[in-house]
Amino acid sequence: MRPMATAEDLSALVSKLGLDKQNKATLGRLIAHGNLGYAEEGADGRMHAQIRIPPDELVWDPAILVLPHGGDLDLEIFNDDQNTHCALFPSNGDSQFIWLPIHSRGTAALNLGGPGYYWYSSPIGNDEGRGLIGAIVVLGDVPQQARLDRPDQPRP
Ligand SMILES: [Cu+2]
Repeated sequence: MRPMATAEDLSALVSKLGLDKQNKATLGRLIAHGNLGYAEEGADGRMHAQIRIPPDELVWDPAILVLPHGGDLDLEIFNDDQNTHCALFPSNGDSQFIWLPIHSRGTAALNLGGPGYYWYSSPIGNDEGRGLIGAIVVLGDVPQQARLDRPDQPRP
């Protein structure tokens, strides 16, 4: 029996099997398999990041975007692929949708107030099923104003 791939081996293994290109195998990309990137924080407290769709890979790059804490995020999105895609992003109040024609650039301003995992994707065609799904990971703690009024709880 073959050992399971560790997270570090996974990228090399998927590449060896040809799953990191469209139509090289039946499975395509695995969810959230791709780069991990960090948002940068400006002097004004807003966070900034860029996400690209590279040619012929059907993934977001980065597929996992890490925010140091909750707050406002200005996202720049580039579609470098040969097909039109789109993006559906989570944001407080309402989610945000943007069309991304071939070789286009778009911007989105998101507010993600609390820590946790947020999904984003291209919900057209079978883009999600083929790999255009990613996560925005918000680190940090729940803001003071959002905490329940109760005694301190034990923390791990
Ligand atoms: Cu900060």
